[in-house]
Amino acid sequence: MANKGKNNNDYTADHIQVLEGLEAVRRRPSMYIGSTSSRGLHHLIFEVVDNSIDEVLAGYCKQVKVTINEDNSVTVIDDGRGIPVEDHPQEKKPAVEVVLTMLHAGGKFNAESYKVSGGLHGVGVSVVNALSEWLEVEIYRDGKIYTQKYKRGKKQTPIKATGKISKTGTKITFMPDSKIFENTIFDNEVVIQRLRELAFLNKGTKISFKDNRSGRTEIFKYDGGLMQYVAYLNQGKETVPKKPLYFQKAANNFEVELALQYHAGYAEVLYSYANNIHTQEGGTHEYGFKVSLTRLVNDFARKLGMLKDNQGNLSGEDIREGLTAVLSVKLLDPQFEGQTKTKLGNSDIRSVVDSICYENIEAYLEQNPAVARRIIEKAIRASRAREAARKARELTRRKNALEISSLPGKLADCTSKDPGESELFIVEGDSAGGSAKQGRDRRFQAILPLRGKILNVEKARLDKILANEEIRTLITALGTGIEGEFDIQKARYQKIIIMTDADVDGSHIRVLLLTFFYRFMQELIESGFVYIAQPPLYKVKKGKKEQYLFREEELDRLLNEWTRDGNVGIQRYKGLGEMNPDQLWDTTMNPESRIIKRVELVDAMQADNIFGVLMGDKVEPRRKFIEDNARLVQNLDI
Ligand code: 0RA
Repeated sequence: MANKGKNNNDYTADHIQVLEGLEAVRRRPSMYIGSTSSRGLHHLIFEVVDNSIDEVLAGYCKQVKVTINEDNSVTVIDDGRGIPVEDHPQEKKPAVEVVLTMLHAGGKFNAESYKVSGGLHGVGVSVVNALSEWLEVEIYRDGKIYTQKYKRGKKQTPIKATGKISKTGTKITFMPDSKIFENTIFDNEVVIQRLRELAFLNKGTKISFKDNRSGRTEIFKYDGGLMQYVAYLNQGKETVPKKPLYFQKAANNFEVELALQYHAGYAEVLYSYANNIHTQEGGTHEYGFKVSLTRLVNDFARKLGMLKDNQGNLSGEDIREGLTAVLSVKLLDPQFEGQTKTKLGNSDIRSVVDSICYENIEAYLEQNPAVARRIIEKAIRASRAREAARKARELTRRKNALEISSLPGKLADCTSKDPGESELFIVEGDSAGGSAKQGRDRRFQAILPLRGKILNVEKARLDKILANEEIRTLITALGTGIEGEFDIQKARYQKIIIMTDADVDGSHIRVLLLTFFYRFMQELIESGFVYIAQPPLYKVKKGKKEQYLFREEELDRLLNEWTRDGNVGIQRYKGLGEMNPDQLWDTTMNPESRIIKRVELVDAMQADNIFGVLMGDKVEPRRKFIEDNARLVQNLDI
């Protein structure tokens, strides 16, 4: 930390503390760099680089070069001001020696730049010096080159001018001490990752990397800063908007930079930083952003009439579904808290981030109303899905509470308790249900008639489906529970046969059931437990000869054959209810003679999609879908 508040009176005390300082670092390195494992080792590089980045933040540095040398030592060069070599006014020795030998004296000698305090960052280059077998510093300043050498934190040579040069900057080379670190070999992936991140966070800064062991080089320079960071995170994805929303604002002692963009998926990616430190645990700045985005999107949704007065607010989670955002703040005296010291604690920045984000995102959405609409639509969809999932869980929980709860009264169960041989027929309508009950083999066939409101699914959403009495009955009958609490082992039947009429209502029910299974009991489908019954379309009769037909084409063929012989009676089955129990058994239920079609996951997926498109609010996708899938839709009879 910058040693503000230090004055001459402190000199002696500080000096003594300092003399012991680097020894303390060598005795207990983990206290300063977290660990002596690979993480701590790489921290050495990042500590030096952070010092160069401080020069960037102070506005004096444009380039940082990191090289892993063949001997596994590391060189960091920057084109900043160069560490001062003149005597430090209080310490009465070259400032560079203070920087390299005094604990916590690492930074600038005033608090004007955005320095880091707390955590493992900003412990200072003196810690790197202490934990290096050797360290060499080269300073370009005042037209001269100055050099100095250290061993395990101890000065070997005085700082001296060794040549002339016109540029300014600092070059530090260090060899990690094998007496300290379990392993002193650097992993270039780890280094590259952090350098790329720093380049995104400090736009326009050229950060280059060279690994002289392998020859690998990388150059990072992003003039678009976080905008390019978000584009990088979302690469290859379908996005809204096409180019990330971006702004950077400075307000009294704070700097706020934000980029965000939605993608077609569901994951929320929110990276936040304070003074270039990844605040993994979030904190006040992140909170300010989240709160403002939630408020803003809700305000907009109401303004645009997409949320009605009688509807509740969209939640932050729903609004952030599919969001990729990076927030970076710079502030003077950051306080890091939390388990890993990666949670920003400064309370004053919360409202600053909140208002800056609100204003800037609002301005953007006002200029891009189409983007606003799409974001709101996405949040509304997320909200519905979340609500559906919540209801689903609640439902199973309630069901579990009743546990041994009696099976639904409408279920005509089979006598067998062996799921392997048990079949459940889900039958549309009470009359067909009646025939099925009478016609079945009650030893292994159970019948569950569905009826009533389930037909009225035109606008039904999953939450409504789950609120539906019939569906609840079904869940109880199946015995598995749903969604998170689903357990295939508890399935009471290993054949679940959907038996519906070959008409509009029948296909509605089929689509609905498949959607339901797909979303909440996918394993049931994957296990091959779900089937669709194939009732006949016709009964053709001539004299004593009788035949059931299951496909339209068969009728033509048969009629051609039979009409030559005289009178033919054709009965078209419109619904299952038209068949008497024996007919239903013969044609549709008898395992010896019936045809049942096993539902594949793709069928269910298709149903789910059809459901979403056909029952959804949007007209355009519905029209397009019907056009594209004319045949499928026809078959499904929706
Ligand atoms: C102390 C004071 C100043 C700069 C630095 C340290 C400094 C440290 C490092 C470490 C790596 N590169 C660095 N560059 C600069 C301020 C210098 C001034 O006021 O002129």
